[in-house]
Amino acid sequence: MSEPLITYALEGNMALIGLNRPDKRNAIHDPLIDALRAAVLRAHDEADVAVLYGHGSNFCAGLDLAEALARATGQIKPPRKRRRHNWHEVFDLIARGPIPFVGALHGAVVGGGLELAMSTHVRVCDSTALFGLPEGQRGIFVGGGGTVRIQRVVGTTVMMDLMLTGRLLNAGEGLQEHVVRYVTPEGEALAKAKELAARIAKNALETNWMIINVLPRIQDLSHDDGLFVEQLNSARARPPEAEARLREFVDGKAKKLQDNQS
Ligand code: 1HE
Repeated sequence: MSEPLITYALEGNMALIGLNRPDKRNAIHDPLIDALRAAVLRAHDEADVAVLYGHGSNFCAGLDLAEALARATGQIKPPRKRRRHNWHEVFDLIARGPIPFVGALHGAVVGGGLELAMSTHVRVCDSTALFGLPEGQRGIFVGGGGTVRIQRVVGTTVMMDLMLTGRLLNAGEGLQEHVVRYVTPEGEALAKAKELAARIAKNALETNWMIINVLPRIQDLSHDDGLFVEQLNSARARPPEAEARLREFVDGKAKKLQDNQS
């Protein structure tokens, strides 16, 4: 039997989802997106947190350019009806679903690979990581939500530079531009991502849901509407565990915040 395009494992309440097309540098074609969708939905059902990583020497080389060429030359027929773009659908399932995702990045994280990485909520890379948007060199444009998601994180200036010049950012530069929040030595990104995911999974599930679903939407709102939506979430929707967790602190039994420093 051939290797699965996506590996899936459940470790306790943590799902581990691996892009597994290393001979093509985990380039994204339709079968890989379908397998990723299935893995993400499974994680939504059975996990409280997930880690997304790549097998082989790279996280992801972006759009499968051979498939793109087949589309451009009509070898793959266009769909008869317009549907939501499958990348938008699956990346939003990750970004705006019920559980947080931690991205563990290494090697090439380019084009659609960067767009996919940016749909995760906390991103870690190792020292081999290179981030870029080489669409300009390929005669195409970003199509996996990058204009929205990447531009909001790194800003227009940085995104334009990446796209127009084809420049690659190394791990340190990625940290500087908020592409990642943590950098590890080579080969240690996955372990660090799992450590962070385990910590995230200790939060109240409801609070995690609010963090990943409310924050990005408020970012799109005006000041006044943002405060209104914040109040709807903070004042009314108390997570079920809130009382117990507040009492834990008041009784002096809560873990020290300083224990979370890393
Ligand atoms: C691929 C792809 C791919 C590798 N589609 N097959 N993405 C890019 O423009 C990046 C294209 N890839 C590369 O620049 C390099 O492959 C890497 C820097 C990622 C890695 O280099 P390297 O030397 O380790 O690998 P390689 O020898 O270039 O490639 C190994 C194999 O993977 C080779 O196939 P083989 O059958 O000849 O062994 C490559 O053809 C294959 N491969 N990357 C298809 N991307 C919806 S909008 C999003 C738009 C984008 O994502 S644009 C960016 C596209």
